[in-house]
Amino acid sequence: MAKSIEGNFDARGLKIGIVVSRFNQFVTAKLLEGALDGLMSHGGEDDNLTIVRVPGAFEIPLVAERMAASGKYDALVCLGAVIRGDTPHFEYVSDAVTRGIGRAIRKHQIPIGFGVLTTNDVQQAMERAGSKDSNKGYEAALTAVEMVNVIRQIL
Ligand code: INI
Repeated sequence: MAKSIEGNFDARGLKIGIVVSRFNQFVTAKLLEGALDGLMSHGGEDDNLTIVRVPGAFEIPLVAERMAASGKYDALVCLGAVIRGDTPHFEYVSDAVTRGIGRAIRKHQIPIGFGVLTTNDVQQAMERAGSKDSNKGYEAALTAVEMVNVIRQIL
């Protein structure tokens, strides 16, 4: 019979690092609330969580790389809000943070939940920073937990 591997959302005992940017804090604070809700409601423990705040989404990858390289975390969760403005700045910041986080995942072979919003306007951002299933921070945190638990079964 085929072997089937599936993760679960059990966060008990997992050491999780959260990197959250301050830019558009009215959104990112909600994403952080969502991430903490997701972790704590699935057995996560306060003492196993580390939250690092950075200025903007552009700064997230460097800190994520450092945290990943430290070997102290089972998984990371990155939270930010990049909202389109009138200039091409949005594209550069979105691209840099997305590629940077992707690179950290592959380089350090660590799950990183991607909770960085890239939206056309504030309303779209707020709609994705609601409660539980409508909060991308919640979703990113549980994705990171699921990935740790999938990978542990593969190795
Ligand atoms: N940073 C964000 O996190 N979101 C944004 O929407 C944003 N915009 O639109 O400018 C943004 N810019 C700042 C950037 O992330 C860096 O902090 C800044 O360029 C300094 O390095």
